[in-house]
Amino acid sequence: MSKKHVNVGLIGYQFMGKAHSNAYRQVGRFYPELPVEVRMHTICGRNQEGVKRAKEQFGWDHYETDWRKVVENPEIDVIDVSTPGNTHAEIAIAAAAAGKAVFCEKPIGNTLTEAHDMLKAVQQHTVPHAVFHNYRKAPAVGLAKQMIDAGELGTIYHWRATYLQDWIADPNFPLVWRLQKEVAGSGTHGDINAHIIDMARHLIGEFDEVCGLLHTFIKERPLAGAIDDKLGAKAGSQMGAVTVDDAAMFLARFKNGALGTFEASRFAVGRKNYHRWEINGSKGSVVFNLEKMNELEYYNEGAAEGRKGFAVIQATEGSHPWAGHFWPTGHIMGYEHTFINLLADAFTNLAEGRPISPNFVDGYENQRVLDAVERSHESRGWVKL
Ligand code: SOE
Repeated sequence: MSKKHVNVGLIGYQFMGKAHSNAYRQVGRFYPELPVEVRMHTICGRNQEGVKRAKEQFGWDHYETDWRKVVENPEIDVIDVSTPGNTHAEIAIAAAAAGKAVFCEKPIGNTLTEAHDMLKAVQQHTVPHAVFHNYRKAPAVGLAKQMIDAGELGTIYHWRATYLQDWIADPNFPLVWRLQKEVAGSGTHGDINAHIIDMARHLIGEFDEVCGLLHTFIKERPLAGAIDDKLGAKAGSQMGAVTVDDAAMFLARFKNGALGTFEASRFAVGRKNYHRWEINGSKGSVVFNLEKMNELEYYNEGAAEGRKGFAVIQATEGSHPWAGHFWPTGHIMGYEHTFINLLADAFTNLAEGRPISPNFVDGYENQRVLDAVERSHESRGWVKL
C-alpha cells in the first residue's frame, strides 16, 4: 500500500537550510517504517541564484523566491521556517493561518511577544508545530533522559552547562546577521544559550528564577558581504555597530530545587562547538559533550567500593534511543543525525495525530527564560519566571 505523502516547503537555504534539507532527504531512508512519505517540494530564498543552486544541490523539486507563494501553495503541507529570526514570526503565523504544519528553527521568535503570538497562532489554527531543538535527539542525550526519568541519578542537585564557540573572536570578523539585534534578536544568548536552556528544561525541569549577565566585547566590526553556509562572510571596508551580546551567563534555580549554571560565549578561543553539560544527582552523575556526542559519561555512586569512577558509555547500541536506525554498535553518528531523528519523531507524531516534541510550547517556554535573563541583566538582580 502506498503511503500518504507529505509535501514540505523549506524557507531558508543557508546553514540550517542545508541541515534540514539533508534530514528531509534521509529520514525515510533510515526510518523506512515512517507512516508517511516525505517529499521535498519547494525550497525558498530571496536570492534567485542562491536558492536555485540550493534546489539542485539538496534535491528539492522546485524553488521559489517569495515565501508567501510557498505558504499559499495548496500542495504544501509543512512549512519549515529556517530563516534569520526577524522573519520567523511573520512566516510562521501566515503558515498556521493557511492551515500548514509549522516547523521552526530556534529561538522561535526574536522577542517573547513574537514567540507568544506564534504559539497562539498554531494553537488557534490547531496545526501541528515543532521547534528544531535538535540536540534532544542525540542518542547520548536520549539515554541521559531515560536514566533521569528512571530515577537512576536520584535527586538532581546540579546542572552545569557551557556552550562555547570562538568563530567571532577575531575583531575583524564581519558584522554578519547573527551580530545584528534587529535580525537575530540577540547574540550568543538566543543562538546557543537557547540550546542549553532547552537541554535543561528537557532533562532537569522548569526554571524558577534566574540571575544573568550579557556582554559585548567587540562593539564595532567591518560590514559583511555575502554570507556562506559555514557562519562566514567576507569583510567590507566600512564599520558597523555590533548590537548583540558576545557572551551570556546566568545562574538558575529550578522548580524542583536543583541549581544551574549556564555559560555561552563566542569568545572562548579554541572552543569550536563545545556544548557540554554535567548533571550531579544523589545517586550519580552524567556528562555530555557535543564534540564527543556519541559518548555519555556516567558516574554510579552505587558501584562497589574501590570501583567508582566515571565510565564512558558508547551510546551507539541498538537499544539506545534512535541509534538502532543507523549503524552497527560503535559506528558513530554525527550532528546531521540529530535533525534526521527529530524529523522521524515529528513525522510519526504528525501522521498519528499526536503533538510533536519539542514544539512551540517549548519554544515559548525557552523564550521566557531568555527574556527573564535579559531582564535580570538590565535590573542587575534575580528575576522570577
Ligand atoms: C552558530 O552559533 C550555531 O550554528 C547555532 O546557530 C546552532 O543552533 C548550533 O547548533 C551550532 O552553532
